Amino acid sequence: MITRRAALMAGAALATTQFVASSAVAEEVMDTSAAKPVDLSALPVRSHRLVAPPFVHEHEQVATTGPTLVKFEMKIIEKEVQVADGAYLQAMTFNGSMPGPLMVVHEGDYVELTMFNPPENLMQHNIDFHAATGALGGGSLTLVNPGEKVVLRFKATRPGTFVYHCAPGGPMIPWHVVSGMSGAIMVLPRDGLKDHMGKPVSYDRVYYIGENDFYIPKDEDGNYKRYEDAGDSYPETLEVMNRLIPTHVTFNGKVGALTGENALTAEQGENVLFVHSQANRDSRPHLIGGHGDLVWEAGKFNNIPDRDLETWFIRGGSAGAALYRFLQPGVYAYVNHNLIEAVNLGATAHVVVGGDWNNDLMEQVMAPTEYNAAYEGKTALP
Ligand SMILES: [Cu+2]
Repeated sequence: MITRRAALMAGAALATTQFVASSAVAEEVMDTSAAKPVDLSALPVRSHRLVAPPFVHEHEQVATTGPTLVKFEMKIIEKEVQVADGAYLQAMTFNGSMPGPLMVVHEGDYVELTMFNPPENLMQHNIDFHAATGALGGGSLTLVNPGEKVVLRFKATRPGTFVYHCAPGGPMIPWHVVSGMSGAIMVLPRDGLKDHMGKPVSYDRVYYIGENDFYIPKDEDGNYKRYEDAGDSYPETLEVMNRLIPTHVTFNGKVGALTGENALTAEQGENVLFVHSQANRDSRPHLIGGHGDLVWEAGKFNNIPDRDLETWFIRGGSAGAALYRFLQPGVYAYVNHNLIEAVNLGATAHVVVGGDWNNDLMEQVMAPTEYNAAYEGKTALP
C-alpha cells in the first residue's frame, strides 16, 4: 500500500535551514509493514568498508560462496568542495566523495546498506538504487533527516553496473544529483565476467570513474560565486541548472582529480576494467590511443559485450563497463569525447602505463625533419 507523505517546499524557507524538513515534495512512502518476513539467517555474511573512487574495495571476481548478505555503511556528507580553480561547490556526497563509492557484489547477493545522515547536515537525503526492485529503488524507504540513520536491504537480481543516487523528491532530485549525490554498484555474475564467446574474462585492475556535471553561478564580473551553505546556493544554482549548460564536467568531482599526480596507473599486458557512471547527463568515454576490447555499453552483463570500440556511450542515469588490455606503455588520456567537455570543462583522466614500447604496433619511422619544399611534398596531392 502506498501512503502519501505530503510536504511542501516553501520558497521563502529555501535559503534557511528550515527547508531541511520540508524539502521533499509529495514523495510516496511505501508502507511495507504487512509484508511477510524473510529469513536470511542461513546466509553467509560479509562486510566491506567502502573506499573512495577511483579505487574499489577488495572483492572476488568469481564468487566462492553462494548468495551472501553483503553489508556496507555510508555516511552522507554535505560540504564545500573546490571543483576547479576559483570554483567552489556546496556539495552533497555519499561518503564524502564525488562520485560515491563503487559497491561490488554478485548476482543473487543481498545488499544491506546502513546510511547515516549526520546531525550537522541541513537536508533530507535518500538513495535510489537502479539495481534494486520496488519502492523507487529504495528511495521511498530510505528518506532520512539529519541525525537519522536507515538500513535498506535489497536483492541484487540483475548483473551489471548500475547508478545509485539521491532522490528526495521534486526539484530536490536533480539538485542533489548535480550537487554530487550519485555513485554506482557493480553486480558481477557469480561465475565472473564473460567475453563475446561466453569465455571467462577477468580484470587485473578496476577503476571507477564517476562523471559529474556542475552548474555554478557567476557574479556580474564573471567570477564563480561562493555560498554559505547548500540552501544559500540553491536559487541561483537552479537558474544555471535549468539552462542545461554545465559550468564544469568532471571525473571524480574535481578538474584534475585523475590527472598528473592523481593519474590512474596500469602495466602493459594488464586487463583494466573502467566503470563509468553519469547519473544525469549523457557521456561518451574514449581512451586516446587505446580501445574498449569488451564493452558493456549499457553496463549489463547478461548482454554480449561489444568489441573493439573507439568510443562508447553512457546514457545519463546509467553506468557502463569497458575492459581494455594495455598493449603499449605511455600516458593515455581517458576523456569524454565531447572534447569541449574534456578539455575546457574538465572531463579528462590520465592512465600512466608502464612497459616496453612495441615498434610493431607503432613506430616513429622518422622524427620531425625539415624538408625542401621546392622538391618534396609534390606527390601528396592528387
Ligand atoms: Cu540528497
